[in-house]
Amino acid sequence: MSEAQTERPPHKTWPAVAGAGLRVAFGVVWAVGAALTWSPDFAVHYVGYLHNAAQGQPAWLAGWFNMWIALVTPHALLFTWLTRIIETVIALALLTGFARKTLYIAGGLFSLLIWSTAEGFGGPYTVGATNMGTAISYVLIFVALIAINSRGGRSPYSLDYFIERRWPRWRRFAEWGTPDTIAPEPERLPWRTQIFAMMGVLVLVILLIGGLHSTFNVMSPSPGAAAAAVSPLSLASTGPIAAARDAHLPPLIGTGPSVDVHLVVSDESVTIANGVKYQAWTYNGTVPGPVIHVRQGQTVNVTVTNHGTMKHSIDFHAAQTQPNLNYIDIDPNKSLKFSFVANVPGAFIYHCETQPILLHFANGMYGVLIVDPATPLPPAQESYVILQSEWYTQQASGHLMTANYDRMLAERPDEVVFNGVAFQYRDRPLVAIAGDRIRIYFVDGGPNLWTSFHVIGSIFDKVYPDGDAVHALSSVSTYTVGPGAGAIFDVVIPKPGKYAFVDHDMAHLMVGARPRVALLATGDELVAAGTPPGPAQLVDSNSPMLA
Ligand SMILES: [Cu+2]
Repeated sequence: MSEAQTERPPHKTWPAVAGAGLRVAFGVVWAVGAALTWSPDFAVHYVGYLHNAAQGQPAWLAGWFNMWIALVTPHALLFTWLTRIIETVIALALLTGFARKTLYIAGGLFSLLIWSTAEGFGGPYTVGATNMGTAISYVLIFVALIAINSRGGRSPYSLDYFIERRWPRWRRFAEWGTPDTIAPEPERLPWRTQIFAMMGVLVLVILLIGGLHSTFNVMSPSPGAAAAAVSPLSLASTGPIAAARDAHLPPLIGTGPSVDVHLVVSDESVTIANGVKYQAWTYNGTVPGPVIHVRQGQTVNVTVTNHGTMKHSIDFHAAQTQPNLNYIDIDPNKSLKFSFVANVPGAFIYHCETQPILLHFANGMYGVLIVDPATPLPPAQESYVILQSEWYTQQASGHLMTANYDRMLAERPDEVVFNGVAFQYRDRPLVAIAGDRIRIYFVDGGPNLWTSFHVIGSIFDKVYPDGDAVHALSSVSTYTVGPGAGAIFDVVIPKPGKYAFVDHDMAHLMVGARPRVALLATGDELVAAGTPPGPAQLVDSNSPMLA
């Protein structure tokens, strides 16, 4: 290259070509993203994306996400269509070079908004983040286009160029600077060079699509993409779990006419399988929340303190109370107090009531409240509390899982568990003495699946569908408990051995839509070990049934 050539203003040709190449390549990426927004799945899961993005964010951002969730949730369809239209318009404008100045500014701002909402400020400090977030790279590309366009001036490779020739005022939407400062029409490159440039654009498109493919996971909730992800059971250690949650019925929390219950909501990583954790929302730090044990007629004074990052609430199935007053959302760092009288005996669930309830539920916000009848049930030598529930997951990072709203909506759990952790009572059985009466306070936390409770090799002596001795059923082999319901089971096992307790729903085993999850996770056993009256054990293992 000669001296004269290097001194020539560079905007004459290459900035226009480079700008057009980057713009068209970027336009292809946007077109793919825009096309995915037109799938029905995108509309179905639109609100879910927002909630998913809100998870794992720092507390000081709770207000920002809550504002968008409150704004979008009642108008999900409107926002879905706005997103589709805006993304499609941006894609077409990028591909054709239409109103570039306006486009680059608006596109950059729109990407900034997407980054801070739908992607949840994806960044190195976000739990589970492995990149800086797709939309923020879009912002940078728009900035690069602005830099190139403002120096390069009019581009013969754009629709703007032809519009401006017929309507010069169009430059206000397309060019930077005044008519005097806008660079003159650049020289066109020879055709041979243009062909090379087009090949360069093609390579750029491939690189962008390859490098930014994660954007398509964000914008298209293709269930296949999520389903192919790692499952918590595939990550779990196959060895025995170190400790299981104590399933013994805890004592009454008080014997007077009234008792105080304080639940504190917090975000915690809880174990859901041996060596696998989940970013849960909890009551008192565990999933399920604490077992609350009261007696019929006691007044329960409830305090719920929200130390989470978003609104939460509580709903006690044991209570008869005004939901509009007491089951209301509690802002972060605020408390709610109310009282109810435990008039009805039984095994009840309590759970979060904040929208979307499915997400709050499935993230771990549930527990058991037991109301002893005023006239006690026949005495039992061992009393256990078992809550069955489901986990719907995707990998956040390593052995840490996070919520999968698609799977929640599809009722496709990765695990169905007793007391929160897969296989824990297979490894650490519940023990009882052969011949003793074993009472199981059973609650189906769901959030979605029904359970058909059965102890293999035995028959329930009594089933108390509502905890009232008057309503007892006798000699029942298998009994159904729906999501949110509870029942009390008495079983007497005369001979020592291994007695698996299972959810007897074979469809969970056999139907591909709900894969082996239920089998793997729900098979626990009641084991009566030793010679009578030796200890009996309840173990976790439905594998023989499933095999
Ligand atoms: Cu909640």
